[in-house]
Amino acid sequence: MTLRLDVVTIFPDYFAPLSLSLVGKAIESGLVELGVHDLRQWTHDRHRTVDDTPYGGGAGMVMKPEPWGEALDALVGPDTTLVVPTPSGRPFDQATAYELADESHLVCACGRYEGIDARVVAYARERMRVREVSLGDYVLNGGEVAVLVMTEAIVRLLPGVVGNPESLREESHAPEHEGLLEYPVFTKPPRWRGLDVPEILFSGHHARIAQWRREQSLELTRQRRPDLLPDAD
Ligand code: 6GU
Repeated sequence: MTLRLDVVTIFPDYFAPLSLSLVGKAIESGLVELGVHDLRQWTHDRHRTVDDTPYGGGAGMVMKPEPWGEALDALVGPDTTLVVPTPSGRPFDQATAYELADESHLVCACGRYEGIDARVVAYARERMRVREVSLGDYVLNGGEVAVLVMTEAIVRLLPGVVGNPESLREESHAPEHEGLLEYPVFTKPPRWRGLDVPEILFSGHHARIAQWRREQSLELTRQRRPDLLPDAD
């Protein structure tokens, strides 16, 4: 099963890096079909205008609804989920990535951060699944970088994209890991600049190594992300 991904943006060049690395290979091998579309192709005036001043006043510009309406008319199919990156969206997390990796067609609408006229999402919600998502509590200038981030998070979960599926199971936020942060990892040499690899990792005792790693994960999570731990009464 392939994932079709259409991105609508006024900055198509942002998406050049998707031809690199693991996502690039997924596209080459046909596991992902990527279309990057310039929103301005759906304008009809000489200046290819995509924004205008906000009703009610205030700073900045708002993206006009008409080009977005035509873009969605052109790209949306019977099984489309519209993904709208916005700092006011629901948090995008690993569970969201798994859910979106299960879809067959994603259309990503990159707005500038003052946003797209709210009627575009209201109209879309009546006709398709819509996910307004945020990467975190900070503001980006537009949705483009957010779509790069989400694309990488989603595409690596598609069957056949990551060479060894075990590496998906062991990483931070993996469901099998109870959503804990990943334990520290080490490789050769055993001593480097006076720092030793923890002795337990040479023991060959798999159960004890697993227990040590779980303790490390728990401690790291307690220090850095206590919000991820189940509430202790
Ligand atoms: Cl998804 N979009 C924008 N424009 N800013 C953000 C964001 C998304 N997530 C955090 N900040």
